[in-house]
Amino acid sequence: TGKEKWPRGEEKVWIDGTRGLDTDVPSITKSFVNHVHTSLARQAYNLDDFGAYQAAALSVRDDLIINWNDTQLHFTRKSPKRAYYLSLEFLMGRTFDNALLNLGLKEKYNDGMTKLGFNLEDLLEKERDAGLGNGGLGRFSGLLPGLKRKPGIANGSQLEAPDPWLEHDNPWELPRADVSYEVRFYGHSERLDGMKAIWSGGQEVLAMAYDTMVPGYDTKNTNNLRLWETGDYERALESSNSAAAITSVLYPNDHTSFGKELRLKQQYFWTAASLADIIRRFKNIDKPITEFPEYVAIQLNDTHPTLAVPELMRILLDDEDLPWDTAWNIVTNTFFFTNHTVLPEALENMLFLQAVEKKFPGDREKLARMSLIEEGFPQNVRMANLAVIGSRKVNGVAELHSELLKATIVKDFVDFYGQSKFFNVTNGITPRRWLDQCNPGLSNLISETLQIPKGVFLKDLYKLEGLLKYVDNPTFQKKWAAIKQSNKERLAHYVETTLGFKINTHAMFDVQIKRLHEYKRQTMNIFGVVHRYLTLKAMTPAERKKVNPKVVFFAGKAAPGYYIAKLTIRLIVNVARVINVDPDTKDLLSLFFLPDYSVSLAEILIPASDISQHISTAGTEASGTSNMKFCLNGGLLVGTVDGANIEIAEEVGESNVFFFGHLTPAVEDLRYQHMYHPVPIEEKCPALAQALNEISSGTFGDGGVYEPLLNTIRQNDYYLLTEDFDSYIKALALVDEAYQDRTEWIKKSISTSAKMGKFSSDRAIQDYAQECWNIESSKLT
Ligand code: CRA
Repeated sequence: TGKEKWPRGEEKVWIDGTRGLDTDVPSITKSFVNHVHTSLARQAYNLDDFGAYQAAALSVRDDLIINWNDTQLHFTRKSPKRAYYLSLEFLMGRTFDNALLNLGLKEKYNDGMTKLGFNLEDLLEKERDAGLGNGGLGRFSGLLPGLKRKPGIANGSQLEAPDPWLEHDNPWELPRADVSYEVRFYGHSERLDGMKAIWSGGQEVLAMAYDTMVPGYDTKNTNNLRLWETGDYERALESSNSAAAITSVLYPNDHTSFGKELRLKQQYFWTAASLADIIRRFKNIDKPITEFPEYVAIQLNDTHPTLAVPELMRILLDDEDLPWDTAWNIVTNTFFFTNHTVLPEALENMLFLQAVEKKFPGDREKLARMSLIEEGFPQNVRMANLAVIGSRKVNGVAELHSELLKATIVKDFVDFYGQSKFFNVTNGITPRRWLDQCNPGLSNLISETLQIPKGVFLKDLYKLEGLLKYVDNPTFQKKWAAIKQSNKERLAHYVETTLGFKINTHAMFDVQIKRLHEYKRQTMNIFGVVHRYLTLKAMTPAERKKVNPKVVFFAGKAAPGYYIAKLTIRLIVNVARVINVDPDTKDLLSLFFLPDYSVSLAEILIPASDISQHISTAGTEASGTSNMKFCLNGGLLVGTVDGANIEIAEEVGESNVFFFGHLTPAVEDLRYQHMYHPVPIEEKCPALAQALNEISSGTFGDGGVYEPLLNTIRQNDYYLLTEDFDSYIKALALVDEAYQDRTEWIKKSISTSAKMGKFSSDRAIQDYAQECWNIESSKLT
């Protein structure tokens, strides 16, 4: 019946058995040794760092599981409304360090490991990042076990391989053989008179849950990240449809389309399993199904989980036997949709808009645009439209992006529903990872200066404003600068051990780390480096003496099929090979493309930056989140007036950022001019033309291979490099100038970090909780 007496047996025995774990140092070492002996079946004499990492991880995991169980129990008892975040990507980074910090156990583990002859920092390095995502969208959500890519660099080009994250047992993930659902594909559905509909035949695949504990900071609350894997059995009628394939590939592209059928199956597999799980939990609380939206809110992270909308309709109509209107009413009060991009190629079938406009005059035009089905050969389903009409509210991820969304992609829907369905939630970043974990020195200095425990500003980032009082304090400035310097040394050490190059840590560190994409314009950065190199070469030694030495860092992945992006990596690597050994210039300019970009590598790069680049064509970068991370760590920003750069400048003051380039409203006109009144690049932007010609001429090797890349700029220049390059170079010159006055620079750095309160993920989550989910926080005691 599902309503048996609970617990079985004597309640007191159960209660006595339920105890929190002791977390003093002797208990930690005891638990560690116990895991070495039993879980790992090893002993002190054959334990290496990796084994020690595993034992320590298992020991912390015990704490997490207890908190996680308590969390489940707490919410099951209270049965409040729950918010579910459906995302196809979760970029979690490392778990171990984060768990220690959140549980407040780092120092104790440090002591304990020292006593046992291990160094905690070395053990932390043994953990592989869980790379379940591509870019900011994945980081923001923090699903898909299976093959992930590990791009390395060989011969100057990106290589792809399965993610080593999957090679070893992952102590942070619990297989839940007890939690599984059957998901059906294909087949047919039938409804006999007076009976419920029955869907049968086709292919049945088992979805099995894998849970990861996600601890909150300074709380016992430990959330669950539930991933789905295809089970080891399948009943396939169409034998060519392997069930295993469904969870074995993460489409490694955050913006473009993909091979259609498998991607669709993935999306259905995971949304259907998640919904079955959500429905099961809802049924446990004995409420009528019409109250579903009072207990469940589901956030769709971009269009990837949109199939959840028709799947919930199917459940309500077929399994629950509700009338259409009632079912639709439940659906549209349950879902919320976050859009993460206005780039057309990502919008699964929005490109037709213009074509339809020409074909249909008058009102029919609008109807056609708003339809879920795109007419044509073949017909297409418009996922974005489905997500919009199936959701109660729709948001973009930065002010400009949300405005652009309303003016373009969802314009007709704004006319139909009114403004109130559409709103903005500017993205945020977690100060736990992106300040305390990646930059402990800075976090300690802030705590000491403001005379408050770290927990206070790590939970309320607006508290950093208190630092403004110390901007002019020379002692504080010195300490601030010393921390930046030691972070630069940490990065230099990393480069030396991975790439074998020694770096001048007194040079300015200039960083651009993000996925390779034409709209993000890593090309502009590398052409800028070539320009700087040519300028240096043309100088006399005396002139060179006045130049601000600079080290430029790149890191990031290209989608495996994105030819131009891969060519960009190759160009960067080859330019580096030339300039890093040129005796005339190498002390003044060097360049590195760091392979295997990951969250953990970002944690080393970000605290070490003096300046970072966020230089997308205006109107293309929905938000960006690394811009926030750099600024929080006292790096200054050079960027276009785009995405969250704008809001950062609003907070920190325009005098503290280096803005350049055309604004969003100009972009369309400029593109039009490029199409119909092209001006040769030599005339429009001689400096850029010179850099491109130097590359064409073979100065950086590989002769003509770069032509397809260079021609995208010489020919139609969709991302407007020729329009922005000159002002970009000027902005970089201003950066050099500003860097000469180190005291002023440090003041800018402090003032920037101090004003980053708005960009805490806590504020963003709070916005969603209020605007969408209508839930309140409920803290375990
Ligand atoms: N690539 C945007 O491009 C944004 C993040 C998070 C992106 C970024 O500007 O900061 O989302 N969009 O909102 C995306 O993935 C499908 O679209 C991203 O991560």
